[in-house]
Amino acid sequence: MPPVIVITGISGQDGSFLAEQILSDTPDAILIGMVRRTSANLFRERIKDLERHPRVQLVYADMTDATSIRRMLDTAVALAGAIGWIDVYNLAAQSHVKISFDTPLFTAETDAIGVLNILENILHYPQDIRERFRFYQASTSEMFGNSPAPQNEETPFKPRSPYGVAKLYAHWIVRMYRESYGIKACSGILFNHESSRRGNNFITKKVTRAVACYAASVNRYEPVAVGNLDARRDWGFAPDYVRAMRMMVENMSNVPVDADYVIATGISHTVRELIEAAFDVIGVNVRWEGNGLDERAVDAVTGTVLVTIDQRYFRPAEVEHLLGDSSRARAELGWQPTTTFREMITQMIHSHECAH
Ligand code: NDP
Ligand code: GDR
Repeated sequence: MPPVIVITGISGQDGSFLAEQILSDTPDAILIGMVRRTSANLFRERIKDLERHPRVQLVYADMTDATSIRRMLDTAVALAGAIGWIDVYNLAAQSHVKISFDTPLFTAETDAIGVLNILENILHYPQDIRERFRFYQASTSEMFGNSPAPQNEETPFKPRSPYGVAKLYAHWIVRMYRESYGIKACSGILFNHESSRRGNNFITKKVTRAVACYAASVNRYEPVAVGNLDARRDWGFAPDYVRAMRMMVENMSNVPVDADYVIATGISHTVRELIEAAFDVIGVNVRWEGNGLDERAVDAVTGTVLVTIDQRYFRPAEVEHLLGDSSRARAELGWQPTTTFREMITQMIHSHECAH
């Protein structure tokens, strides 16, 4: 039987890459993608090419609605017949750390209890069906909070946001279902990964869009406002990280062990360095002026203000330094990143169409 692959969060950055990778290299795979109803006219732009694909079935469901999850999994079980794998990639989440402070209950219901909804549903299938499920959970470096860098699989978790706390619940409940009930389940502890498909309100997208707009028209440029310049992140390229998710799931069927891995580049940059590197791609040197909320980045040659600081973009609690040590994944899965920070930023800048 062909493998049946369920992707929650298919309309997001990672879900869209995952669907494309699977469709291109697993010719018989059938995909079931969870989507939500929205009132927007322009939506699901990342998967518009997949909507009518003959091997893709989109189903309306929601992480907070256990009955909808049951229906979605029943569809997968029916399609898988009596022998095929049913792989569930749980990528759906309220994934914005700052917004999790504004919507903590929704974040908990989606990112924590939603995962339990899926696991409980899997658990209650008869054993011959349950054994054919392989479950992947999108865990995150945000769970490490301010634990000292570099962080690896042994580093203590100290989350500092409602998002990080909800994801930590999910991480532990996945482990608990694996250890208590033998469910084939793993969690990838992924550090920040970006692409041209990144949501517009993440820092790499804000900065690369600003650079593209400055390159398109210096005269009509509006400075971009950001928050904390000194936080450090380990930024990688999303398709590389999606490849790692798949390696983890394949690895689970070979070795039925604790299969959680850190995925990271092992290089971190401050937000300030991100801004400097991004403007450097278009040949602009950045000079920093002022302090605190009055600090700003200017074009060192023309003096044009490029970046300002706005209190709105600071978080009630910040994670200062995330830097991943992914040696275990590199040794055991053979995973490694293919795209450098500069290559990724350059690609993101070139992908923007700046309408002003
Ligand atoms: P995105 O924010 O781009 O995508 C999130 C997806 O989840 C979207 O498809 C969204 O649907 C869906 N979703 C949100 N809430 C619900 C809900 N209640 N029910 C059903 N679907 C829902 O995230 P990414 O692709 O960047 O990340 C994928 C996963 O990996 C997330 O779980 C994230 O927390 C995690 N992660 C991401 C990292 C990163 O750097 N990108 C690093 C570590 C972990 P809609 O389109 O309708 O909003
Ligand atoms: P993060 O990514 O919180 O690490 O979560 P984000 O790009 O939002 O922030 C990274 C760092 O940049 C600082 N920052 C700003 N962030 C945003 N969004 N907007 C700003 O204007 C701004 N100015 C400074 C932040 O304070 C932070 O330190 C991402 C998400 O994909 C999560 O889902 C995922 O789990 C983690 O990465 C790993």
